[in-house]
Amino acid sequence: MILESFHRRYGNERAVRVFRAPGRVNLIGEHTDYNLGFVLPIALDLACFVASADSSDGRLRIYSEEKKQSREWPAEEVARLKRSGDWSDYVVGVAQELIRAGYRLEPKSLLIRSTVPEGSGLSSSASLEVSSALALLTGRQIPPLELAKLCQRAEVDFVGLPCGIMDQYVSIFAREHAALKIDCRSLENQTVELPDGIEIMAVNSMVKHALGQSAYKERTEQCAEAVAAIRRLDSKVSSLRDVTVPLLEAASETMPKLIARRARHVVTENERVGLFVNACARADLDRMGQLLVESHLSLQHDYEVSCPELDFLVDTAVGIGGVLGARMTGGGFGGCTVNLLREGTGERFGNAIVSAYEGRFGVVPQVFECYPSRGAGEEKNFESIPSSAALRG
Ligand code: GAF
Repeated sequence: MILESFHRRYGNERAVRVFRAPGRVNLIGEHTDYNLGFVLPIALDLACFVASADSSDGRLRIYSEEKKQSREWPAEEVARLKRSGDWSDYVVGVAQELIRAGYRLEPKSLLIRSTVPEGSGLSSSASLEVSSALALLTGRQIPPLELAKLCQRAEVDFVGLPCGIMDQYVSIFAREHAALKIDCRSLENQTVELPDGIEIMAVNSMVKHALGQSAYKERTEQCAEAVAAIRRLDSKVSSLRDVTVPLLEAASETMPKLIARRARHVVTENERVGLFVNACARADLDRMGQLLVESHLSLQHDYEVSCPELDFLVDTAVGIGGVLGARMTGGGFGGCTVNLLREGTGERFGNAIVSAYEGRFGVVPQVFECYPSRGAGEEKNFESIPSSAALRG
């Protein structure tokens, strides 16, 4: 039980409360959030749990069960800490943003337990940020949108990844049994019911390419370059969200070919989100699957954020009976694919994809069944929190 681990580490501190924030799998709308476009993620039952109690000696202590590492500081020094380059940055970054937003940082002891595999593209970072923020606040109210923006700022400004808002937003606003269409400009959302007769599975390539961070930043810069070129034709354009396919075609001659391809991914991907939502409403499973594959091809060839392992997983998946479509999900350069299946075919799919991938790369991929789950909050049912032994598998 998480409480026993907490007491073993910190002694019998005051009342312990636990906060949970889920990871996510993005169904479609990849690399569109920082272009102020549309995304369609679901939250997972994989989540980060942070147990929290007041500490009586003025210090902030944090412990990661996964890393088996602890950090501690006098609470009043946290505002002045610099980035350290490890997992603790997510917690410190969030603490600093809370302070900046006017929330006093109370001395606390925190114990972090996560079931979201790190570097898997399932948003382990955002789930750590959001659950840590809730634990640091321990019941003090914060408007959910402010929480999402504050956690995103922690990642951009303190951790140093210029990410969009999708991961933090869905971790907070997600609904059970449904996907969430997020408009990353207005920051409004719409619940999207998924049709009956499907299963969603994520497959982890177990690859974490070091390239990921620098290439992500490079993509954001390339998108800005495309916007600058398109604005010369249409001054109303302020992000790729405003660009249609005909406008991009008209502007393509005015920018390097590579930049035009990057923009084409974003513009067509935004369209695909709308088409996917419509296909969901019609329960047109084949069209939904087809759109996932189109998204992958665009990420592979135009945006170039895939890798051989992800391409293999997608190519293999679409040849397995019952698979409607598949694509890489998340930032790319490793991590997971998301697979849309006909109901009842999940087990066969799991066996087939594991044996094919192991045969090709000598690595056993993790396979997750994805059930759209609720957004972050206090977890009162301690029994439902996986034990750390279960995490070690
Ligand atoms: C990462 C980022 F954190 C998100 O904001 C998003 O850009 C995603 O990559 C790609 O869609 O998860």
